[in-house]
Amino acid sequence: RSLELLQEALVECRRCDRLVAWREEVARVKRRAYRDETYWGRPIPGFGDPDATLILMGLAPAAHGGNRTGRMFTGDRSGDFLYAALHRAGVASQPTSVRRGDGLTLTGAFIVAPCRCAPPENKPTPAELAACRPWLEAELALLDRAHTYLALGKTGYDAVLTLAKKHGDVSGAPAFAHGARGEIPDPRGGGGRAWLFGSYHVSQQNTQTGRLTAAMFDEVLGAALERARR
Ligand code: DU
Ligand code: SF4
Repeated sequence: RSLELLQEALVECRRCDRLVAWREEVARVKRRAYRDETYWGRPIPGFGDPDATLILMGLAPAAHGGNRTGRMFTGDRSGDFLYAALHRAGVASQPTSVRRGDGLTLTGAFIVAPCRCAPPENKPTPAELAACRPWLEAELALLDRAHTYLALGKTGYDAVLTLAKKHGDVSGAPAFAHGARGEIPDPRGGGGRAWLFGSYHVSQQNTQTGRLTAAMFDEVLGAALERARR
Protein backbone atom coordinates (compact mmCIF):
# COMPACT_ATOMS: atom_id res chain seq x y z
CA ARG A 1 0.00 0.00 0.00
CA SER A 2 1.19 3.52 -0.75
CA LEU A 3 1.25 4.63 2.90
CA GLU A 4 3.59 1.76 3.70
CA LEU A 5 5.83 2.65 0.75
CA LEU A 6 6.03 6.27 1.85
CA GLN A 7 6.91 5.24 5.40
CA GLU A 8 9.60 2.87 4.12
CA ALA A 9 11.20 5.82 2.34
CA LEU A 10 10.77 8.16 5.32
CA VAL A 11 12.65 5.92 7.73
CA GLU A 12 15.70 6.13 5.42
CA CYS A 13 15.79 9.95 5.47
CA ARG A 14 19.10 11.62 6.42
CA ARG A 15 18.34 15.16 5.29
CA CYS A 16 19.10 16.98 8.56
CA ASP A 17 22.75 16.59 9.63
CA ARG A 18 22.18 17.76 13.21
CA LEU A 19 19.19 15.48 13.81
CA VAL A 20 20.76 12.44 12.17
CA ALA A 21 23.78 12.88 14.44
CA TRP A 22 21.61 13.33 17.55
CA ARG A 23 19.16 10.48 16.93
CA GLU A 24 22.08 8.10 16.32
CA GLU A 25 24.14 9.35 19.26
CA VAL A 26 21.20 8.85 21.64
CA ALA A 27 20.64 5.38 20.15
CA ARG A 28 24.29 4.49 20.78
CA VAL A 29 24.70 5.90 24.30
CA LYS A 30 21.16 4.91 25.45
CA ARG A 31 19.66 5.44 28.89
CA ARG A 32 20.76 3.02 31.59
CA ALA A 33 17.24 1.60 32.05
CA TYR A 34 17.15 0.65 28.36
CA ARG A 35 20.76 -0.43 27.87
CA ASP A 36 19.81 -3.94 26.70
CA GLU A 37 17.46 -2.60 24.03
CA THR A 38 18.24 -1.80 20.42
CA TYR A 39 17.09 1.77 19.85
CA TRP A 40 15.25 2.64 16.64
CA GLY A 41 17.42 5.73 16.07
CA ARG A 42 15.68 6.73 12.82
CA PRO A 43 12.78 8.88 11.60
CA ILE A 44 9.36 7.91 12.98
CA PRO A 45 6.45 7.25 10.61
CA GLY A 46 2.89 8.21 11.48
CA PHE A 47 0.78 5.71 13.39
CA GLY A 48 -2.89 4.84 13.45
CA ASP A 49 -5.93 4.31 11.30
CA PRO A 50 -5.38 5.06 7.59
CA ASP A 51 -9.12 5.87 7.37
CA ALA A 52 -8.85 8.41 10.21
CA THR A 53 -10.86 11.62 10.07
CA LEU A 54 -8.91 13.02 13.07
CA ILE A 55 -5.20 13.83 12.82
CA LEU A 56 -3.19 14.33 16.01
CA MET A 57 -0.25 16.63 15.29
CA GLY A 58 2.60 16.27 17.78
CA LEU A 59 6.03 17.91 17.77
CA ALA A 60 8.94 15.49 17.44
CA PRO A 61 9.96 12.09 18.82
CA ALA A 62 11.40 11.93 22.32
CA ALA A 63 15.02 10.77 22.57
CA HIS A 64 14.22 7.72 24.70
CA GLY A 65 10.56 7.37 23.64
CA GLY A 66 9.83 7.26 19.93
CA ASN A 67 13.52 7.34 19.08
CA ARG A 68 13.90 4.15 21.11
CA THR A 69 10.73 2.30 20.14
CA GLY A 70 10.13 3.52 16.59
CA ARG A 71 6.50 4.43 17.18
CA MET A 72 4.89 7.81 17.84
CA PHE A 73 4.54 8.66 21.56
CA THR A 74 5.57 5.15 22.53
CA GLY A 75 7.64 4.31 25.59
CA ASP A 76 7.61 7.64 27.42
CA ARG A 77 5.48 9.69 29.82
CA SER A 78 3.93 11.82 27.07
CA GLY A 79 2.68 8.66 25.43
CA ASP A 80 1.39 7.22 28.72
CA PHE A 81 -0.77 10.33 29.11
CA LEU A 82 -1.85 10.48 25.47
CA TYR A 83 -2.74 6.81 24.92
CA ALA A 84 -4.60 6.61 28.23
CA ALA A 85 -6.75 9.50 27.04
CA LEU A 86 -7.21 7.96 23.58
CA HIS A 87 -8.29 4.73 25.26
CA ARG A 88 -10.81 6.56 27.49
CA ALA A 89 -12.19 8.19 24.34
CA GLY A 90 -12.58 4.84 22.56
CA VAL A 91 -9.87 5.57 19.98
CA ALA A 92 -7.02 3.36 21.23
CA SER A 93 -7.46 -0.39 21.69
CA GLN A 94 -5.18 -0.37 24.75
CA PRO A 95 -4.45 2.28 27.42
CA THR A 96 -0.68 1.94 27.03
CA SER A 97 1.73 2.02 24.12
CA VAL A 98 4.82 0.09 25.05
CA ARG A 99 6.51 -1.09 21.86
CA ARG A 100 5.90 -1.83 18.22
CA GLY A 101 4.12 -5.16 17.93
CA ASP A 102 2.22 -4.80 21.22
CA GLY A 103 -1.09 -5.08 19.36
CA LEU A 104 -2.15 -1.47 19.83
CA THR A 105 -4.44 -0.05 17.15
CA LEU A 106 -6.25 3.25 16.77
CA THR A 107 -9.68 3.69 15.24
CA GLY A 108 -10.61 6.99 13.62
CA ALA A 109 -7.35 8.77 14.45
CA PHE A 110 -3.83 8.95 13.06
CA ILE A 111 -0.81 10.47 14.81
CA VAL A 112 1.81 12.48 12.91
CA ALA A 113 4.48 15.08 13.76
CA PRO A 114 6.07 17.98 11.89
CA CYS A 115 9.58 16.73 12.78
CA ARG A 116 10.26 12.98 12.53
CA CYS A 117 13.66 12.76 14.21
CA ALA A 118 14.41 13.30 17.88
CA PRO A 119 15.86 16.80 18.28
CA PRO A 120 18.18 18.03 21.05
CA GLU A 121 16.07 19.57 23.86
CA ASN A 122 12.92 18.57 21.95
CA LYS A 123 13.41 21.65 19.79
CA PRO A 124 13.72 21.35 16.01
CA THR A 125 14.98 24.46 14.21
CA PRO A 126 12.77 26.25 11.66
CA ALA A 127 15.06 24.89 8.92
CA GLU A 128 14.58 21.33 10.20
CA LEU A 129 10.81 21.76 10.31
CA ALA A 130 10.90 23.08 6.75
CA ALA A 131 13.10 20.17 5.64
CA CYS A 132 10.68 17.65 7.15
CA ARG A 133 7.48 19.30 5.85
CA PRO A 134 7.38 17.34 2.55
CA TRP A 135 7.18 14.09 4.52
CA LEU A 136 4.23 15.43 6.51
CA GLU A 137 2.47 16.63 3.37
CA ALA A 138 3.06 13.34 1.61
CA GLU A 139 1.73 11.32 4.53
CA LEU A 140 -1.34 13.52 4.97
CA ALA A 141 -2.00 13.32 1.22
CA LEU A 142 -2.51 9.57 1.65
CA LEU A 143 -4.99 9.94 4.53
CA ASP A 144 -7.99 10.52 2.31
CA ARG A 145 -10.64 11.06 4.98
CA ALA A 146 -8.73 13.41 7.30
CA HIS A 147 -10.52 16.69 7.97
CA THR A 148 -10.04 17.52 11.65
CA TYR A 149 -6.72 18.30 13.36
CA LEU A 150 -5.86 18.31 17.05
CA ALA A 151 -2.48 19.96 17.55
CA LEU A 152 -0.51 19.00 20.64
CA GLY A 153 1.34 22.22 21.33
CA LYS A 154 2.04 25.41 19.41
CA THR A 155 4.64 23.90 17.07
CA GLY A 156 2.10 21.36 15.83
CA TYR A 157 -0.57 24.06 15.60
CA ASP A 158 1.71 26.25 13.50
CA ALA A 159 2.63 23.26 11.31
CA VAL A 160 -1.05 22.71 10.45
CA LEU A 161 -1.52 26.42 9.73
CA THR A 162 1.60 26.50 7.53
CA LEU A 163 0.10 23.75 5.35
CA ALA A 164 -3.37 25.33 5.38
CA LYS A 165 -1.90 28.68 4.30
CA LYS A 166 -0.72 27.13 1.04
CA HIS A 167 -4.36 26.54 0.18
CA GLY A 168 -6.12 29.66 1.44
CA ASP A 169 -6.45 32.45 3.95
CA VAL A 170 -5.65 31.53 7.56
CA SER A 171 -5.81 35.06 8.98
CA GLY A 172 -9.13 34.21 10.65
CA ALA A 173 -7.72 31.21 12.53
CA PRO A 174 -7.57 31.67 16.31
CA ALA A 175 -4.19 32.18 17.98
CA PHE A 176 -2.80 29.07 19.65
CA ALA A 177 -4.24 28.38 23.09
CA HIS A 178 -5.43 25.33 24.95
CA GLY A 179 -8.94 24.75 23.63
CA ALA A 180 -8.57 27.12 20.66
CA ARG A 181 -10.57 25.95 17.67
CA GLY A 182 -11.53 27.22 14.25
CA GLU A 183 -12.17 26.45 10.64
CA ILE A 184 -9.23 26.62 8.23
CA PRO A 185 -8.50 25.83 4.58
CA ASP A 186 -7.92 22.09 4.23
CA PRO A 187 -4.17 21.52 4.89
CA ARG A 188 -4.36 18.66 2.40
CA GLY A 189 -5.48 21.02 -0.37
CA GLY A 190 -8.44 20.33 -2.62
CA GLY A 191 -10.23 23.55 -1.81
CA GLY A 192 -12.28 22.27 1.10
CA ARG A 193 -12.30 23.28 4.75
CA ALA A 194 -10.95 21.58 7.83
CA TRP A 195 -11.12 22.12 11.59
CA LEU A 196 -8.16 22.83 13.82
CA PHE A 197 -8.16 22.36 17.60
CA GLY A 198 -5.28 23.34 19.89
CA SER A 199 -4.15 21.62 23.08
CA TYR A 200 -1.20 22.15 25.34
CA HIS A 201 1.39 19.50 24.57
CA VAL A 202 1.15 16.25 26.54
CA SER A 203 4.76 16.61 27.73
CA GLN A 204 5.65 15.55 31.24
CA GLN A 205 6.60 19.18 31.87
CA ASN A 206 2.95 20.15 31.31
CA THR A 207 1.19 17.12 32.82
CA GLN A 208 3.28 16.89 35.99
CA THR A 209 2.91 20.56 36.79
CA GLY A 210 -0.86 20.53 36.27
CA ARG A 211 -0.67 22.97 33.37
CA LEU A 212 -2.39 20.21 31.38
CA THR A 213 -4.69 17.89 33.36
CA ALA A 214 -6.36 14.72 32.08
CA ALA A 215 -9.74 16.48 32.36
CA MET A 216 -8.48 19.40 30.25
CA PHE A 217 -7.16 17.05 27.61
CA ASP A 218 -10.31 14.87 27.60
CA GLU A 219 -12.40 17.98 26.95
CA VAL A 220 -10.51 19.15 23.88
CA LEU A 221 -10.03 15.60 22.57
CA GLY A 222 -13.76 15.00 22.96
CA ALA A 223 -14.61 18.19 21.09
CA ALA A 224 -12.20 17.35 18.28
CA LEU A 225 -13.56 13.80 18.05
CA GLU A 226 -17.12 15.06 17.93
CA ARG A 227 -16.19 17.23 14.98
CA ALA A 228 -14.14 14.46 13.37
CA ARG A 229 -17.01 11.97 13.55
CA ARG A 230 -19.52 14.20 11.71
O1 DU B 1 -0.29 -3.53 8.70
P1 DU B 1 -1.56 -2.83 9.08
O2 DU B 1 -2.65 -3.74 9.57
O3 DU B 1 -2.05 -1.85 8.07
O4 DU B 1 -1.21 -1.98 10.40
C1 DU B 1 -0.09 -1.16 10.47
C2 DU B 1 -0.08 -0.51 11.82
O5 DU B 1 -1.13 0.47 11.89
C3 DU B 1 -0.30 -1.48 12.95
O6 DU B 1 0.71 -1.25 13.90
C4 DU B 1 -1.63 -1.13 13.53
C5 DU B 1 -1.92 0.23 13.02
N1 DU B 1 -3.33 0.39 12.65
C6 DU B 1 -4.15 1.08 13.50
O7 DU B 1 -3.71 1.57 14.53
N2 DU B 1 -5.46 1.23 13.18
C7 DU B 1 -5.98 0.70 12.04
O8 DU B 1 -7.19 0.87 11.80
C8 DU B 1 -5.13 -0.01 11.17
C9 DU B 1 -3.81 -0.16 11.51
FE1 SF4 C 1 14.56 13.64 7.40
FE2 SF4 C 1 12.63 14.84 8.80
FE3 SF4 C 1 14.54 13.48 10.06
FE4 SF4 C 1 15.13 15.81 8.87
S1 SF4 C 1 13.74 15.50 10.64
S2 SF4 C 1 16.33 13.89 8.77
S3 SF4 C 1 13.78 15.72 7.06
S4 SF4 C 1 12.99 12.64 8.66
